[in-house]
Amino acid sequence: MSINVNNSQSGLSIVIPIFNEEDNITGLFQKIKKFSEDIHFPYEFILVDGNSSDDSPNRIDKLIQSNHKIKISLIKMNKKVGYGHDIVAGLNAAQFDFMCWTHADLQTDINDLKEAYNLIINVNDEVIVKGNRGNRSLIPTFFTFAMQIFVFFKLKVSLNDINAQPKVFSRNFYEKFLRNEAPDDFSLDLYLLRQGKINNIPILEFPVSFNKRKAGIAKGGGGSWKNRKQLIKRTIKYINKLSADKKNI
Ligand SMILES: Nc1nc2c(ncn2[C@@H]2O[C@H](COP(=O)(O)OP(=O)(O)O)[C@@H](O)[C@H]2O)c(=O)[nH]1
Ligand SMILES: [Mg+2]
Repeated sequence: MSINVNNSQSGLSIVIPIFNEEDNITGLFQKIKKFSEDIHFPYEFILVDGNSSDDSPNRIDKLIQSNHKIKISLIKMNKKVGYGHDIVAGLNAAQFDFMCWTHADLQTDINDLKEAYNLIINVNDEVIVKGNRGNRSLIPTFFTFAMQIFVFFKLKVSLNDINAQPKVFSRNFYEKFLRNEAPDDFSLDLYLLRQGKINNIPILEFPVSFNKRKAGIAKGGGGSWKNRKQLIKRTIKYINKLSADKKNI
C-alpha cells in the first residue's frame, strides 16, 4: 500500500487568474467545458478573481452554477494585490500532484494543457513544462529576446520565452522552490523559471500558438507600448532585486 503523505492525488490542478475579463468569460467557459469532456485524467479548474471591478465574478458564478459536471471553483480576492499573489492563492488551494497556470484572455489555448500534462507525467525526473510561442510578430519577439539577453547577463541563467503559457510543474517543485518567495506581480513567470534553472530542474518546452487579445484590456506587457514599457521597467526592477539578493548570499 502506498502512503500519500501530502493528501495529494494524481491529476492536474489548473489555476487561471482573472482580472476584468467579463467579455472573455463565456468563451473561456466553452473552452473549459470542451476540455473537461475530452480529457481522461483527473483535473480541477481553480479560477482566481483579483477583485475585478467588472462583471467577471458574477458571470463566472452563474456559469459554475449551470455547469455542474465541470470540476471548477472560484476564489475571490477582496482586494487587488496582483497576478503572482493571486496565482499562488490558487495553487495553495490545489489538490493534485501536478499543477499549472495559464491565462483567461483566450490568447493562450487551454487545450495546450493536454500535451503539457502528457509530457510531464511521462518523465520520471522533476521537470517544468512550458509553452514556447512560435507565431509572434517581429516586435514582441525582439523584446522577448532582448529580455532573455538581459536576464542572462544579470542573473546568469538562460531563459527562453519567459511569459509563454502554460507553466506546469509538480506539487513537490511548488512546495520546495516556488511557494515561499514568489513575487506578487507579473514577475511570477520569471521567478518560476529562474527557480527551475538554479535548482537544476530541466525546463521542457513545447510549441504553442499565441492569439491576439480580442476582448478586454491587457494588464501585463501586451497590447500597447505603454504596457510594454511598464512591464520592462517592472521586470528590470525585479531582476535587479534578484541579482542583488544573489550577491548578498
Ligand atoms: N487574479 C488576477 N488576475 C490578473 C491580474 N492581472 C492580470 N490578471 C489576469 O492574468 C492573465 C494575464 O494578464 P494579461 O492582462 O492578459 O497580460 P498580458 O497579455 O501579458 O498583457 C489574464 O487572465 C488576466 O485577466 C491580477 O491582478 N489578479
Ligand atoms: Mg494576455
